[in-house]
Amino acid sequence: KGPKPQAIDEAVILERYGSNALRFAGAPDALYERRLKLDNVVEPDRADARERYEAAARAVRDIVADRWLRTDETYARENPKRVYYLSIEFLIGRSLGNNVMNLMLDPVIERAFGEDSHQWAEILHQEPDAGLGNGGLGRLAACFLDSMATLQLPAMGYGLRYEHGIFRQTIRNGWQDERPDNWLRHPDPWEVVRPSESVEVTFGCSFELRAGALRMIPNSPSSLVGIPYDRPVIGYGGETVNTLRLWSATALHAFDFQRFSGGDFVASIAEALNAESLTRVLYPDDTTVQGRELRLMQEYFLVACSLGDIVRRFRETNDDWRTLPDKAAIQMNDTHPTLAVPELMRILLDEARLDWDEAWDITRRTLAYTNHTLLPEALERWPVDWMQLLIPRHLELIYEINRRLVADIRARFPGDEARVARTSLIEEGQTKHIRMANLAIVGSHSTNGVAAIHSRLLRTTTVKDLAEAFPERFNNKTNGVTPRRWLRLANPWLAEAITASIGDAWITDLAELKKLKPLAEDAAFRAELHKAQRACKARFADWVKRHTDVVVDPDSMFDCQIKRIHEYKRQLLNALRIVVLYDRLRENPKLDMRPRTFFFAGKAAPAYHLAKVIIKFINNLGQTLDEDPVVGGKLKVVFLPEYNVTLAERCIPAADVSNQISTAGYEASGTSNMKFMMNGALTLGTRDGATIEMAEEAGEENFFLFGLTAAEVANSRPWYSPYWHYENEAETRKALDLIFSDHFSREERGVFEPLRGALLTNGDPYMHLADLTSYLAADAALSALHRQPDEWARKVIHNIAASGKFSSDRTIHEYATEIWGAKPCPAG
Ligand code: T68
Repeated sequence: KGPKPQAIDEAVILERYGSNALRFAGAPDALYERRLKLDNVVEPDRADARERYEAAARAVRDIVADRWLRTDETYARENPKRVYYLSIEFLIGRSLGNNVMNLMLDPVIERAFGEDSHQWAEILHQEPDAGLGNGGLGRLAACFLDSMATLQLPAMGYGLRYEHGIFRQTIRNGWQDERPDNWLRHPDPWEVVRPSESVEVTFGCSFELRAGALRMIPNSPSSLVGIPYDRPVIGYGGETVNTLRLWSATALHAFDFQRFSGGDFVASIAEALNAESLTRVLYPDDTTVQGRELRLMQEYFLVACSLGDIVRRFRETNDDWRTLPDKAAIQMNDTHPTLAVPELMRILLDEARLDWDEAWDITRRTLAYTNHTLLPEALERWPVDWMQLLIPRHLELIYEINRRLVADIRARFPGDEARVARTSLIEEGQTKHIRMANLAIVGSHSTNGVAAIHSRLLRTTTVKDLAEAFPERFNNKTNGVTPRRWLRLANPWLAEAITASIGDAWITDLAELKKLKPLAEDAAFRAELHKAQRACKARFADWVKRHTDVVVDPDSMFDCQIKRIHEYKRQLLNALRIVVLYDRLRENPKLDMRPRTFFFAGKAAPAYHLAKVIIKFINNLGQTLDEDPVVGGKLKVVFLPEYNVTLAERCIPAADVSNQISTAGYEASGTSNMKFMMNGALTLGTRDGATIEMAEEAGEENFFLFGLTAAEVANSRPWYSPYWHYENEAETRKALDLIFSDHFSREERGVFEPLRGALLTNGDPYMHLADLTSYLAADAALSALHRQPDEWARKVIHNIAASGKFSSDRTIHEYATEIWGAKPCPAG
């Protein structure tokens, strides 16, 4: 844990950030105004909101510049073991508000915009979300950066600078539409481009992009250049400013001079266009891996640029290659950066000229791997043919790694050829594939899952043979989220109520929240919480009105499920619950029901048809309820388009109920579950992922758990039939019949036929029907509790008080001590 940051006063600002920070507060030569004049050449009172945002962000960056440099200098001087977090995604969201908070500049902002907080809100609102990720995996990487900087670890993130992040979602007639996200349309004030630190990357072939399809031209090696764009990662308190380095692809030669002078102007420019398309867009699939050549190239490009950079930095101060594992810990976030294994081997063998055993030992001790999923369709496998064309030397190395692996397994398990086949890095078949998870496990010293149940299932099912071969490599690191962004920034009311009762140490030591536990019996504190919650709900209702034109009642119970749309996450189960509640009202319009608003938000992978049908169903369900007088304002369903980090920051603090209802055994961890918990929502959930550990921390009596366990799911699979539930449970049958009778699709008969497939005819692989009845029972218990506001508030307090474990500071502390062997290196 880092030192406790001090609350800031003017003298501290002066000392810490120099006089610029105070000038930012509104003196005539204010930094902010200077930025407007010098960068945008506009009179401050005539600047539009976007210009004001850019100037404010640049002014904040000016303030951190000194700290950023000092952090770099400290690392260069002290030469500590550094941590490198390699991730194909970083779902950062907005930075201005977060950076101001972490720099503790809020008092400065208050002074500058004190009377006009609306103007500051408007400035914040100009910043586009940096949506360089799909979901949990990318957001986890962003929370980890925050914690590593706050814990003053000498760490750096490496990723790709996608010109287009996750697509923007709009809803048309209930269906999802995708549009490109052009987040870099305006210059981004946070990034610093460093062309002098570019890295050249060589591929075994050249390539052409035609009509979106990539063609690889064999035996014609080609090169690209990665240009680094650095973003500051400011630790809480502003002491440490680490770097997130994102690579952008460009051609080695901006254009081909020979062809240019030969008259072929267009072709000469085309090469640059081709190269730049490599980092043009983020792949929008969060699980199903559609093997695309461009994606494999992105993965290699990330690895080659980052390792080139890491090795160059290492060589500046170290001449003995064997000390690499003492100076660098490289964490591979999922298998996307797994080519780091053969790439590091290539560097150590071909460039450093070490022998195999030495190179292998260094590689393994430097690298570590985090797995994020058990879904078989999400395990990456790349065709050997593509690797042969693109990175032939790496393929050769993979074959040699495999030859040695197989010999080792044969020696340890004589005669067990089936085991050899399962363990092998190569999957045989019509086309051979490389199993990237196997390569990551074999080529590193640590493999971790992201919640206890997930790590256990990983070891005992998904990669059982590898876990038996290398048991000491396997460990668990339960996920966490940063309490700065997800509590202090997102929910200032609750944050202040907490600080007023237990002080502010919780901001960097979330376990402190346990001090709230006795306050469950304190009526005044319960009233405080209620007030904070009400403020969040009003703000969210306002936000919903402005963004979607939908009016919701802040006095109704807010019941949320916001995450990627996926069959295993079971948004459909949630929708079925609502259909049953609706049907109860149809049976008995006088039924006494607490008014409830159900919020859904989430994107579907563009090629995932069923997920898109689920979105359509939720929208139609909402419309039918709105139009049916029997509902009488008791039930409302809202699908919020364009789910992103900013929407989550608004929605989570306003939630009364958090739905975490994946089929047990399928959600590796979940992270929004933790954000809801620390913001005081009660969880309706299955025993899956980190929800299990959350309930353990809070006590099951403070949770609303239901449904089959992972073991029950696995055991009942052979005989499970959804028809049994359809035939024997009246409410289940009526809900399904209502859907199949086109009650929610009167004008579009048959659009929901795919749901019959998902829930009945295809055997209901995610076992929605098995859990519906127990979900309704848990829901009834929760609704009953809502009638007793004091009891409800007590449970809320017990939940917040027990959420301390789920800070990413705790998670990162475990990575640092148990995997990386890295220590804090305070900038000074
Ligand atoms: C998520 N995985 C897990 N994957 O589903 C979630 N995948 O349970 C866990 O909490 C989270 O990781 C953090 O550990 C993902 O989000 C992806 O987004 C993804 C992206 C590209 C390819 C495959």
